[in-house]
Amino acid sequence: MKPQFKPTLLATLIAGGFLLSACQPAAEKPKEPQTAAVSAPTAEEATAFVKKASDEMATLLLEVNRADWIASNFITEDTEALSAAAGQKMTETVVRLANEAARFNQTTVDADTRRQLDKLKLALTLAAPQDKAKTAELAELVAKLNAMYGKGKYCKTEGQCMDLGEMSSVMASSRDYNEQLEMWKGWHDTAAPMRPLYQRQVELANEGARELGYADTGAMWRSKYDMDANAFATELDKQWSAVKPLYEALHCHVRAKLSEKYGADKVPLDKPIPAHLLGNMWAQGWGNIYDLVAPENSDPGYDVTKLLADKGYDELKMVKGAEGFFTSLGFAPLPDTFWNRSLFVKPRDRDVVCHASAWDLDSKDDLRIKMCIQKTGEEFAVIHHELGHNFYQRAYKNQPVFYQDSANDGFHEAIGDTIALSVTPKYLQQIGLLEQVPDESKDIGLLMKMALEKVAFLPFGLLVDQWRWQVFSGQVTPEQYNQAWWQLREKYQGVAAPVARTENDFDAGAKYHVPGNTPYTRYFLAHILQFQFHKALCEIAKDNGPIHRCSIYNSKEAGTALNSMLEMGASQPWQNALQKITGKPEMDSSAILDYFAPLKTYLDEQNKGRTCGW
Ligand code: X8Z
Ligand code: ZN
Repeated sequence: MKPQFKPTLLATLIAGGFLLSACQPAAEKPKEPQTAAVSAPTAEEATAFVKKASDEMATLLLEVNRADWIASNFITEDTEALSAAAGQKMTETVVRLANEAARFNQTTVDADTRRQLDKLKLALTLAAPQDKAKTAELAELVAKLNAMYGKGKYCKTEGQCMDLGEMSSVMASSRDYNEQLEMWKGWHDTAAPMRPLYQRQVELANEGARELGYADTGAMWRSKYDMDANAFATELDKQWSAVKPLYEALHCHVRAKLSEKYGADKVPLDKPIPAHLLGNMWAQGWGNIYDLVAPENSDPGYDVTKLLADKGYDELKMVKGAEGFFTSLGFAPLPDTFWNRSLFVKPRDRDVVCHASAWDLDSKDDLRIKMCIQKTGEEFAVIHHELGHNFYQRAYKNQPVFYQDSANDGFHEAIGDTIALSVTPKYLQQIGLLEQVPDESKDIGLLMKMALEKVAFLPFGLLVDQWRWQVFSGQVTPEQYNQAWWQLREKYQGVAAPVARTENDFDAGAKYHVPGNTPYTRYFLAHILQFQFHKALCEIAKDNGPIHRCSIYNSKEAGTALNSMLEMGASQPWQNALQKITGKPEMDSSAILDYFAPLKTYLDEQNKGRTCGW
């Protein structure tokens, strides 16, 4: 059902999907919602309630998804209003049902009914207070922020404007310090007007979360992981500590290379890297500056963007190519409606939310993606990412409504990426894109390119919600929004704003998921999990070579194993889903560390004599 990470309220709902955790945390255990039980209801009544609530949700979801699809594809005042109205209805319904569900808190019910009741209570990403006017206000803010992001433009002069896609292309290819800075500042400045709206949204959503018994919205978000909410935060710290040395080694090397390129006055060797020089608007993926850091004598000598161009791949062919990977594993092809209803190319004549998303309109077969595809290797990976969502959605469609979601939200984000890890030179040759597979002497180059995407992303994946959690809890006040954002970017990523920023700016709002209200920890989880999945599937596919050269293409065994996890949806704790495919119920960063081990050795060698850190 719902689009993965998408904007509006339900989106909100969606974004998180319908999930929630099986066991409520001890430390942040929600208080009973405010509607008190009137009588002691029976287990039969609880089962009947779950059935009724599921039917109501299924009907509403279709309505909300349609409103949101149109609002994101045709940004106008009218579609924004329709999306807000649908979001309001959904929020009111879920809040009402969640409160009704509290009647069964003391009822002894079977584990499955309990899990579905729990899922219902945590279904919203942003809860609203039980007050019609406030719920309407929140829904309007949600729809408006989404539209503002989608319409964002930087105008050099009147009539000479650039959208995010155009600016991102310049960021990717420019090696001119000032030109990159102009793009960076131009885009970040578009977010400033969002600030008062965001602030109000935080107030309203917190009020809603409190009525549901959570300390604040962040506490509610952390409660969705089948474990104690505080234990979840600790688990994140543990995973980050394990991968941090790898990130720091990459940072050190990249900073040295950027300093060579731009000069030590611009990129000092003991300070954070200016955030506009890494080839990406948010410095979250650095693959576009590969040429500046490519290891000598070990460059694989090909570039997927160029291969796609050479073989005449257009947007449609890129999506067909990605679908082909999934069908090679035994998944059925996507339905005709996918091809007729998806958006692949940015329309020339209207504003759309271009941030890539995957949708399941009806929880049956109406799967779609919405993407303004650019014909690059980077976007080829994003297409795999999006289709991962769609194939997951289809795999769990026969689950009860409250289980129509991934095991946890990190799983949803990890599936397509897992497949994209199999887009190796060998695979590119198999599908006729690459003539010759580079020999093993080029592995460091391949690993470097991959690390610039996957390893560079890790701290960003963590910090976005560290900021939001602090904002929701009140630890960061509105007067500190921007300074807190930059403190975290510096602390985790070791990047700094390239020009002075003030509290008139709202730089967090320049990242889609903040105005889009999509929790972001999921991407950090996904970046750890995808390597675990890849390793496990490679073993199942009996690809015994080095893990970074493994491709599960054509392996029906790997496809069957993957599907057995996907079709579980959210019906069991994520630990069980993880066990199903990897044999172990724990998140384990050793898979990503093993994958990049040869690169780590190379980086440590390169960094000898350098002062790392910031
Ligand atoms: O938002 C996305 C996907 C859609 S769920 C394109 N991603 C994050 C981002 O772009 O910031 C994928 C990786 C991180
Ligand atoms: Zn995604």
